[in-house]
Amino acid sequence: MKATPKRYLVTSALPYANGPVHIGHLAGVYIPADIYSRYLRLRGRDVVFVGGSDEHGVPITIKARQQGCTPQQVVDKYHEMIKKSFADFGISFDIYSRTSSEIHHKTASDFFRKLYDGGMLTEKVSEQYYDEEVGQFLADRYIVGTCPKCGNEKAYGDQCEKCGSTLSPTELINPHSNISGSKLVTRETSHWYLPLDRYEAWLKQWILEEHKEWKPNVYGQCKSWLDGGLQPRAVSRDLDWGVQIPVEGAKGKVLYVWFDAPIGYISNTIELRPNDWEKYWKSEDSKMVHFIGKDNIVFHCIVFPCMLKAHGGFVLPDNVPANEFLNLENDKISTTHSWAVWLHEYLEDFPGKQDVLRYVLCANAPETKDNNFTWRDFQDRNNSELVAILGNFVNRAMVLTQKYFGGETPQPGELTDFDRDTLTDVKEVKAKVEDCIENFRFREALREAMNLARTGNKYLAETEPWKLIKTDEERVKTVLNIALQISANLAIVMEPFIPFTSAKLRNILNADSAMLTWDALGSDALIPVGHQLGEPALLFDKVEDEAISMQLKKLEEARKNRDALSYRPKPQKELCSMEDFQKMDIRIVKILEAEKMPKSKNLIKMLVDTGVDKRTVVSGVADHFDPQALVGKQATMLVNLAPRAIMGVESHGMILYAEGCDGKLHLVQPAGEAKSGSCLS
Ligand code: B3M
Ligand code: ZN
Repeated sequence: MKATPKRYLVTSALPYANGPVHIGHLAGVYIPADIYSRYLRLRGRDVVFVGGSDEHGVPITIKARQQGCTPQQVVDKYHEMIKKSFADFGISFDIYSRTSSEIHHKTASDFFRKLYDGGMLTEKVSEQYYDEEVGQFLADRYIVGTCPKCGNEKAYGDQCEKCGSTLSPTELINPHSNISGSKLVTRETSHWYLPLDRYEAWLKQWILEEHKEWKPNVYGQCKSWLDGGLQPRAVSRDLDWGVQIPVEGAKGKVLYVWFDAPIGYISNTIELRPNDWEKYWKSEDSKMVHFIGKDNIVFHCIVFPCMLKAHGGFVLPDNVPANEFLNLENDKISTTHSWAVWLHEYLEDFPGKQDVLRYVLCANAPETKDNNFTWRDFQDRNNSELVAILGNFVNRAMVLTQKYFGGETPQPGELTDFDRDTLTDVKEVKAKVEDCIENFRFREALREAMNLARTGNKYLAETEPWKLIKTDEERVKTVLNIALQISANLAIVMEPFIPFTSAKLRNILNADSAMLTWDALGSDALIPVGHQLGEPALLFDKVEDEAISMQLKKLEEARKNRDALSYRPKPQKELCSMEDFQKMDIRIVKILEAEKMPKSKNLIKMLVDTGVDKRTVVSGVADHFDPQALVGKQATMLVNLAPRAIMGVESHGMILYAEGCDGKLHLVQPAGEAKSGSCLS
């Protein structure tokens, strides 16, 4: 058993300040980090919870180019926005700062200098792509060309988004600049490298032997990196946005963003505690925990620890409880495709319901595998868990005490076996929740906490004080006393997960945090006899179907836009002559009857009025239309197509369709009512 650490340093990944934050960020990183930090504080531990925006790197410069503004303007805008969202959701950072701060530039620059002076970095000249028109070396993301694997002509220098392959710029066929469009030349440039290979043996010992307790997804990723062998990694870039390299002759070079960003954890601690930050970072009895998403594992488990080791004097992470990804309605969350639920938009649509989202995202967190957020699940968990279990229980205890005893906590009498069993369950919650949180099993921790509300609900359902009051008021006093003690326990145990509700509950109970300490969790005497309760108020209310439909509609819009954006029209066909075209008799017709052809999979038989006659046509579109919906509609038809027999029915022509943004076929119709039989000209 390890000794209890003297203090904790909890870090959460620094989000790029190039866009607002969404539910994926919250579920993967910030909610678990916040639960952990709140819990530690409740236990009276010394903890610093560090966050901040990552304001350097290509993601920022790309956004600036897209929006036609400076990188500084981009980060100023999004830093404020992100910071506000986190504050709104009660993410209890001790500091939320930014890597464009002066203190960060100095800290990161000094860190590099120390490694440089200590001979911990190697320098190497290599050939890299240069855009002569813009006059700069290009980051991988700025280079586009044809993917050698799938032929996509718009693959990036680091990745092909079509087939998902990881690429390097030199693998691209016909690479050119995504900024100027010009062909690229190669030029020599020199960079500094962190020789990760030198740390391989040490890392193997430290992670694979000494940290077998890390989550399997984290340990597994580290193992496969280490098994694959480590290469030196460049820590500088030719870029004009970032922390300048503090070395003579390094003009136009900045620290690679993944070198400076994790140092942000240090800078932000210095900013928060200028006088004693070192005790968090430099003493062995500190425990550092990094909360991140799975795409950041290698940087936090391998690269940053090597940097800290090379520098010397710093603690290493004790654990890195990385989460997997959260999907949204079965699709990958994507900022570029607006497939996300943005935190600021959520609060506009569900004001005051921060805790509902916190609850749902924790209950459904992608702790061991990718998970899915759906609006239906959101509604279910709100209505049948928060409202029906937690809210309902507390409300019954409050309202009945108000009604029978004027809101004064009644004196309990002798306990029955059932009372005692219930109180035993209450007592056991503390150890269970603690064990889960200490071991980063937040979903299970929340389930245990919620079980306390279930226990309470069951207790009231079985004792039925509303019936008992007619015959045995003394017994009702005992029952409601116990129900109030459970409510008070809920106020304590729910605080790390749903802090707004916990505060509301304390308010309803008229009990302050001094009365409801974590240490007292499990007690059957949190609320003294005679204590005057506050006013009953509902903790949660129902989420109605309309609210959910509205969210689904919003997503449907996003999906349409995305499909429209990613749609690639077919290339133009071979040229045809005017005579070819004039041979075709294309007219507006009216569909008179339509029915699905029996036994066929997707054929619809129609009777149409062509203006010159009424005739039968068959279309293979039953997957796209309900036959009844076609009746009475105008359509466009090639009427002189030679008749063909389709499953025994003769079809005299061909109705024309086009693919819609919803992926379904649509009739091609005139914009206004046209005469049946009018020819296209
Ligand atoms: N900004 C990547 C990300 O947002 C990066 C994390 C930095 S943590 C030091 O996923
Ligand atoms: Zn490809």
